[in-house]
Amino acid sequence: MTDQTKPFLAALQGKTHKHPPIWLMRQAGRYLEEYRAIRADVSGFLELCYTPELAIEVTMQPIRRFGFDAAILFSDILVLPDALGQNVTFVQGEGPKLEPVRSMADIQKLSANWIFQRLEPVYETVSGLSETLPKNTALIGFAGAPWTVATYMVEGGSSKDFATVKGWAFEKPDEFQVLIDLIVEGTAEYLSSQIENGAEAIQIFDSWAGVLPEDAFDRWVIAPTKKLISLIRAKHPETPIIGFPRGAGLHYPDYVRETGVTAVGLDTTMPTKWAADNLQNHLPVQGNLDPQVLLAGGKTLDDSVHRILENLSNGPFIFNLGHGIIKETPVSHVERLMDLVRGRV
Ligand code: 1CP
Repeated sequence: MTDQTKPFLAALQGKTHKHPPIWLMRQAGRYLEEYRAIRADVSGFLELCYTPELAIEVTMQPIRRFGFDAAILFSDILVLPDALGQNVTFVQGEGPKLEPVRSMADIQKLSANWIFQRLEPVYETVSGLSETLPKNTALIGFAGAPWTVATYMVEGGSSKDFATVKGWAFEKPDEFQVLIDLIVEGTAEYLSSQIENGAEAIQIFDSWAGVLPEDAFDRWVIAPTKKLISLIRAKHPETPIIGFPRGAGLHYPDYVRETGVTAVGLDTTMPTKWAADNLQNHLPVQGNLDPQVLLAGGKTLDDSVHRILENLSNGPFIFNLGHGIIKETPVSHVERLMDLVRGRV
């Protein structure tokens, strides 16, 4: 059961607030000195994700500091490939490195059967958090969308042009489908377990939804997300699901209609007036302050926040960034943002 007294969950149920609830993508992380202190003491980033006591602590840090309306589980979208049996490491300053999956033989080495065992510490983090959070703060679970997770699995890390993964998807779609199906199956299990352990809403991050032409967007973004959502809803019909198809542009309305998400995250480039008229008239929206504007601060920040609030506060709305917070962001700018959104200045 959702708890109407939590503003974040009320917005997901369609409530309009005078001052919208707020949380920020990547709100736990390196822009906070208390995060850096904990990070310095662990051998690797995955160790942090798999140590419930530490993951709970870093999830709580931004809640204590800023009083956001929602906490997001501290983990990463790449724990999924790790749990499927792919070798995943995070090299400081260089981002994630994965042993690439590029053939049927590589796919066959992976298995969704390992999900539960490997991700058990993450479920422990979720249940610990649901006992620790202040009573008006909601708990968000998350995973990467199948397409975005596949880009990292196939490219072996971050990519600029997505040449290898697109090449596979375009040249041998039936093979690539096997990989996508495996990710869908594993992610459905992963997200259902997060819900069973106390996650009150789910966000699906499709960070690289915006790099595909239209046929491929339908097949590799919309179809697997729709399937994933139907698998989760079969077990947990009440849990709200936020989709974040970053860069999807004019595909946004199709994405919303076809996948059946409860709410949609707007990326930085989405015009808010257009979003009010074409998306928010159907479902709650979340977004979309440019993280670079938050970093800049000053009048640019004030003006951008006012414009977003003016355009999106007449319907169900959750204030957020249009992508993750940048690690150089001064804490004082986040405090200013909170004052603006809460109507204190
Ligand atoms: O050493 C460190 O501190 C590593 C930095 C870091 C952090 C803090 C990484 C590595 N992941 C995370 C946590 C994280 N990642 C969270 C939970 C914390 C929170 O939001 O407060 C979440 C929701 C994510 C999601 C995530 N990871 C996404 C989707 C959102 C997005 O930013 O587009 C993606 C694409 C990743 C992959 C990833 N993990 C880490 C890095 C540096 C990257 C991005 C690499 C790239 O740009 O391609």
